[in-house]
Amino acid sequence: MCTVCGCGTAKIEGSHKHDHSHSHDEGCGCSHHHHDHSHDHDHHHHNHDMHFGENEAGVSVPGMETKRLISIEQDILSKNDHIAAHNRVHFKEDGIFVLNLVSSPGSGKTTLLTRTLTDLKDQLPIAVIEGDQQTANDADRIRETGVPALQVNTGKGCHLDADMVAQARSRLDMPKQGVLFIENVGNLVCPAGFDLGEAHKIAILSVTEGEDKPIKYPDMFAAADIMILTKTDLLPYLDFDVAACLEYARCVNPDLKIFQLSSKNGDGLDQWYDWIKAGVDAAQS
Ligand SMILES: Nc1nc2c(ncn2[C@@H]2O[C@H](COP(=O)(O)OP(=O)(O)OP(=O)(O)O)[C@@H](O)[C@H]2O)c(=O)[nH]1
Ligand SMILES: [Mg+2]
Repeated sequence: MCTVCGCGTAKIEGSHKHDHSHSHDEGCGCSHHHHDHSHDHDHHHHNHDMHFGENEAGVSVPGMETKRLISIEQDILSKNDHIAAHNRVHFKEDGIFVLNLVSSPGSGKTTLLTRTLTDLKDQLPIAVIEGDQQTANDADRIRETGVPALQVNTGKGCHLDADMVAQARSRLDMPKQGVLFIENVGNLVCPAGFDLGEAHKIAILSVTEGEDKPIKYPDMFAAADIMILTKTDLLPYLDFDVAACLEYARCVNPDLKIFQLSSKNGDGLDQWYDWIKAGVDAAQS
């Protein structure tokens, strides 16, 4: 469960890929590995550091037993997974390729979407579900491209859940034989745990955020199977180390497929578009 919002995010079964073959000796800084003794030594020097969420529930709530927390969490997640599976069946029936875009606020989800929609809307049926806590700003930006969009405001909620998407399905014309983009609430933690019925979770990371984000927020990069490193047009002005970033990302998730692109100058967009079109084709079988 998320220690900030209590949304039931952390410790999702299977969301951590501990079983990869990355050598422990490489010492990439990823907490999924046991490090050598120099790291342990380091650790002693930082013995004021505090680590929460390492019990079975992944969190502690004052006055609540770990066992009770785990049972609440499992209940929320199993209900969500059930509805997500239902969404997935409908998407499959209609041949819709569904992509769930997750990232911290401002990494460039909506900008990438508006560019993508402008370039692909004449080739594919497309629709967008926009998740935000407040405002219809992003849905308005999407509709300006001529593509249908539905805004889902989550209020205090920090992520979309499968039921919100189930409701959105009946309000928005579904893009049969096409692609449905879901822009999740800007939050690099909570959306990781919630399956919406998508084909892929896509973690978007912009070069202004720092190359260490995959190891600082590992759940998101473990839950996603695609990562987009965006705003690459800004690299000349930053110290961002692309190679280190990709290594951190693959340390958390060795199977991650990575795109590097700029929504501003268009670099790398062709590969992204080809991948989307191939996904739509595959969704028809
Ligand atoms: N230089 C540059 N700026 C970008 C790029 N993509 C997005 N931006 C800028 O980044 C800012 C945030 O972009 P948004 O697309 O609104 O980000 P978002 O992830 O949708 O934000 P939230 O919905 O609030 O989480 C805007 O000022 C964009 O113009 C890019 O590829 N290069
Ligand atoms: Mg946005």
